[in-house]
Amino acid sequence: MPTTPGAPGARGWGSSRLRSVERGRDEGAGDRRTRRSERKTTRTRAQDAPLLAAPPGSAIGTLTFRVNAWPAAAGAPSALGVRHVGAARIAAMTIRLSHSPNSRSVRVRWLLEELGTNYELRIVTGSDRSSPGHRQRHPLGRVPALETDEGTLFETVALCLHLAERDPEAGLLPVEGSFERALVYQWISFGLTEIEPFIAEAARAADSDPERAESARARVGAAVEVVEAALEGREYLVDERFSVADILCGSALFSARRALLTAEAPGVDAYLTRLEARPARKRASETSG
Ligand SMILES: N[C@@H](CCC(=O)N[C@@H](CS)C(=O)NCC(=O)O)C(=O)O
Repeated sequence: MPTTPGAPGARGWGSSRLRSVERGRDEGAGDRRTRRSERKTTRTRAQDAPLLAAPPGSAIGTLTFRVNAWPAAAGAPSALGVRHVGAARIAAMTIRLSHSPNSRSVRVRWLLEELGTNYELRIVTGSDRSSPGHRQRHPLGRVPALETDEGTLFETVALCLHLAERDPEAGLLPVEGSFERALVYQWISFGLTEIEPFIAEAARAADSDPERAESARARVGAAVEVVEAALEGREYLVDERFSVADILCGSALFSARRALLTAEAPGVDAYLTRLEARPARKRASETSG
């Protein structure tokens, strides 16, 4: 049977998981899927990097794949022989963020600040939203939108994931296909589907439908409790490292706190205070820029 001889604590930052597949022995569906996804990873990144002839750690009769949870150090090929796109490429890009203070675009700006990327801000005010120029950047006239050398993108989550993925050395996103990457997706999705919409619903229904508002507040409260439990004994949502999950789920939690819906969650409150103390977050929140 295939084994996973990961060392104790092997899921930590910069650590790795080891997966062995014995040749000729029965292979589970999970391993076949894993091997397919490893092949896929190398194929999709093939244009960026030469592939290693053999995975490191190979032994007679046993192929051992080392899957790093978090990106390799600057310039180094990953265990799969994938050379990352890297900071040089992202630094060479022109990046312009359509931004309004106190809006979702702060999240993208926060990420850009964490990455240390050069970027320009295009401040979008009320009347700019409906201009044909801005509609070309965002078809609904909203923010954020991101202009890059390759084209224009909209949707906050897409922008954040793309930027973090383009700069793996910054370490804000675990490697593609890792369990830790899935946890990042989980917390982003949780923040944006289980927390944020119900804060808005509670506010909308506050006067017109108090029962509905109360039920929405209860949903936020239950979701905040989940984060409270997940943060017990840890600083950040995934693997004790700050990641894109903290920017996006954290931002939903900031909204919950502003709506006074985190009072029962001291761990979440302390977590938000930690996030607020980050210099990149402070810079991103400057209303002047
Ligand atoms: N799903 C979009 C939502 C974008 C959005 O609603 N942006 C708001 C600011 S937070 C906006 O531009 N509102 C102005 C408007 O709707 O005219 C995303 O996540 O990027």
